[in-house]
Amino acid sequence: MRLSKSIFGPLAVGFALLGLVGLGVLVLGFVRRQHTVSSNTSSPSPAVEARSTTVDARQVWTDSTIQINKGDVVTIDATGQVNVAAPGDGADKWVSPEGWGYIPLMQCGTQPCRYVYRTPDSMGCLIGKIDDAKAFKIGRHYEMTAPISGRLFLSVNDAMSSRDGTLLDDSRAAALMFSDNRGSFNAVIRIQESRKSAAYGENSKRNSGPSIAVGLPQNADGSYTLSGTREGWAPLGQGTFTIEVKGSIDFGGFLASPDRSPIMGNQEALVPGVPFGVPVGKISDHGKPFMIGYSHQFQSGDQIAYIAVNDSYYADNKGSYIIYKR
Ligand SMILES: [Ca+2]
Repeated sequence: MRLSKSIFGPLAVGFALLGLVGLGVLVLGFVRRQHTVSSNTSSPSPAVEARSTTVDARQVWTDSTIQINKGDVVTIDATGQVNVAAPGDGADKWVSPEGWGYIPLMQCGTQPCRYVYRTPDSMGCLIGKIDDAKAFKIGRHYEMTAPISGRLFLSVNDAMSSRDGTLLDDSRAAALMFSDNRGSFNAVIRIQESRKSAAYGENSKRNSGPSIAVGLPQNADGSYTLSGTREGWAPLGQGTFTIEVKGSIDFGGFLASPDRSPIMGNQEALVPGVPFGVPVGKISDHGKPFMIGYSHQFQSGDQIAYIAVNDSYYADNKGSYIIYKR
């Protein structure tokens, strides 16, 4: 991207930075493990594990202590109310796990902040991540088949930049952006273990159709290289597959990793509203583009899935992403 262009729209919401770091975060949990009794008509169901986790709004990430395995069916139901700003602040508003319903822009002095929210869905909503993969909106109800294995973390979708627009790490975000937060969500998480053989058997059947070649140079280990200078969309294939992304890109003086970037994409970006420099995907020519992050499961059916670097000017980029297709 080029810096001379205006990056942000005119809307702005001020955030108060006052407040002390929360003195303590109470995470209450209980564990209930049950083995479903087999019915008289089918084989025994896989084990179901359910836990309840309190997500304090002042905590940048709450460790659910739940280990998820790839292929597990994860269902999350959430209640509660949080407020991501101090009383009297322009953003002082109590919301459900669905959050505000949109992302407001944030003002840093006279300029819009170079901020990133961890998902582009809704400020204040309940979000999750598996290990350090891309964060996703959970809201009141969420169901997924886990694309990767790892620990489940929960949080609220508050800004991750300081008042001068600098992207913050988790501990600085806790001190600067999350310390004025109030309230908590309660999430009930149910894990149904995957029936691996059955699930993967289905996947391989779905993948057996005609295949579209990946439009990127292939490496010796079978991965592909998405160079920062590669402009526009490259085909990834069709059917059901998972893409994992490693590496980082310098997109004109700023560093982006698969799920982190200091600058939100403007109207000139390939995908406006998604941060510059991150990998983006879409299904079919006219599909709605989305951020891929570190990992994304594509279910494109007969349509062609595409990948790209989100940028407006590619010639000054450096570095590349390594793409694993599984
Ligand atoms: Ca806040």
